[in-house]
Amino acid sequence: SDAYRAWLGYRRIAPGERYNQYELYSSIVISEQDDRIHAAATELSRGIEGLLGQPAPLSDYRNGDACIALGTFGHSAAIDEVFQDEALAKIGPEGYVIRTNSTLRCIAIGASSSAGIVYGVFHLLRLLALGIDVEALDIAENPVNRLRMINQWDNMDGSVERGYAGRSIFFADNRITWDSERIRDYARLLASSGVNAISINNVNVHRVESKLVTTQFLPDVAKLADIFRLYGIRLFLSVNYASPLEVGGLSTADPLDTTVREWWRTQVAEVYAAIPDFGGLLVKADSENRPGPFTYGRDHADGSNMLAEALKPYGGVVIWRCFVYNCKQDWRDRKTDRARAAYDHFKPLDGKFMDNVILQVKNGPIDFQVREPVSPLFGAMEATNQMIEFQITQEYTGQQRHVCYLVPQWKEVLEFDTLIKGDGSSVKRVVDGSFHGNAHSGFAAVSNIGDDENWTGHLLAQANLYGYGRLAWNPELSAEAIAEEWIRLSFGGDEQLVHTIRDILMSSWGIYESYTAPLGIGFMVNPDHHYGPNVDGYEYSMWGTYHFADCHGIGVDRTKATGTGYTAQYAGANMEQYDSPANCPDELLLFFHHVPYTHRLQSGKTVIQSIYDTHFEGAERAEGLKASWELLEGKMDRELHRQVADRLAEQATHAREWRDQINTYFYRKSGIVDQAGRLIY
Ligand code: BDP
Repeated sequence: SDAYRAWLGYRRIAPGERYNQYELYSSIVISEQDDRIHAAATELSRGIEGLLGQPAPLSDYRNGDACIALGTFGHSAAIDEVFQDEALAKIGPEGYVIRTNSTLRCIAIGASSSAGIVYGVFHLLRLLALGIDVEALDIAENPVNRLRMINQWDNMDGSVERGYAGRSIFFADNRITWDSERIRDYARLLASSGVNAISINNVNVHRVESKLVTTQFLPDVAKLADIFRLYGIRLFLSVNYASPLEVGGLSTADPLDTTVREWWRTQVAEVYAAIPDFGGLLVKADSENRPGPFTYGRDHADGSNMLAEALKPYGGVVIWRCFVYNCKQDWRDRKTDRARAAYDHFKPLDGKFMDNVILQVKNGPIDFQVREPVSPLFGAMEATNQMIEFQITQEYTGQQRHVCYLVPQWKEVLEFDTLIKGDGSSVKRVVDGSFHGNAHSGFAAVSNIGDDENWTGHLLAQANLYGYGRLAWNPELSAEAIAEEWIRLSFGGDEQLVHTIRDILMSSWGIYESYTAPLGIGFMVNPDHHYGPNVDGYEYSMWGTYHFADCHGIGVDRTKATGTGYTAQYAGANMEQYDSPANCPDELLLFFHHVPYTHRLQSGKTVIQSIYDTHFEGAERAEGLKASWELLEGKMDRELHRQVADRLAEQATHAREWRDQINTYFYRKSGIVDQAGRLIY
């Protein structure tokens, strides 16, 4: 179906000028015996067949015959004829050049590796699908980020932690599943957006998944790696820190114990025997009841270095998550601040990590809320590799029942200037490795797919998966441009359709924010499943996510003078701005300050009136999304249109529920009426 093919639908283009132009280049030339280049050629042929209605055959290179030639430099006559200049020097390991040579009547895609050919082919297909003139192409591209990774949170029983789109496509019944076509199609979707790495199992690793690194499962894991390898994607596994105990039969997992180190070395050797290009291990340790080095009085440098040492001989990396905090804290202890935890744990360890350890830091200091400040850990560790972790799956942003296009949020995070070395210290430069000159760095994100026919539950949530990959490849792309590209590739080029869906996507994050938790406070959700409003759901629990609302005011005092001191983790003017209630940006005010309901925001409104206003407006705008979508009836597959319409209807209803619970709660707490008289108590 269209939904399954997602942005790789390659829909037929109408007869006319472009059709004729594209038809010229209807044969494909390759001269290397390479599985990946073959996969790329197959993709190209399939794409052209979709676009033009006839396949593009593979043929030999004959000077003068119009063709599309693919090849790595120095291994293909056609490629070497087109690219003879210093353009080649600009192309890195995954980059590519695409050039139309009118004398040779050839579109050539050249790269220094077969992975570059894959990306180049997907780029060309994108141009063709968008109807772009290919007469004079001259494109050179390199990915900005080295690691562009997807984290699956799939469990081997087939469930997906925080998954909102069905069951796992990788596992069922505690085994690896063999819907290899579906897995291959996933690999195609990922590679086409620019992703080059995937960890296939949940960061919460149970006993059965601990065995993925053993000979019991490695032959099957290797088959998955084969599929992903075809598309330039390296496979990683999440491991349980206590595996030596759980599956190794040892009596300790102490990172400084020689038998423990030996056990990991043996396991890693087995992994590489099965998968020579294995990427490495992803670890969640000492977090939310997961085991870790703290049990043995060791720190996270000890823990990660132990694994790094085992991986080093093979070129593998350890990706170590910084999501470490006390999830059993006493809510009455106002000085214990979960937001501080990552920085407090990791900053003092700067310089102690091996060079094949990468710290994976969530974009914000708490947990993927609709609005959080940027984690102050970015850039704060000069001698340590870091990568950023986003959450594509919409755990706290509507669970793929509400539309929430997250690329604008990610852009804001990436553009944020940490000011760590003065102006120009943006997060995007930290995570692309250029800021501190790191050997390893990049993006990771929690996937939003499952075995639903349309992959993501909400069709419009496909834009987040696509957008993530595009942004990881090039963080300079705008959220709007990415949205538009996704729409045109997925639904075609009807201008009204493109503008309508683009406007829905671009407004969606703001709409979701406005009817949920206000002013950066976060977490007013039902415990456990995290869907729907519950203002005090977590207020008296141990998880460390509080709003401190009482009859006088609301918010968390994280200032230096009277609060938790979290603001001191920021540099220079950022610290000063966040520390001051007068200067703190409105959208983050309650994250940083406890204020009376009558406190005036920079917008001029009081906090309480702003809560009422945003919630009324948000619910109204959610209602408006339904009306916009109605305009598209008849402009796309009827069933798809209906599916989205159903979700938008649910969203509008649910937005009213949010509005009413939040507004009534704060009216009762504050006793202050809505100036516009809209409240029904
Ligand atoms: C939280 C999720 C939880 C994850 C955790 C994590 O609620 O399911 O295990 O993050 O990132 O957002 O480890």
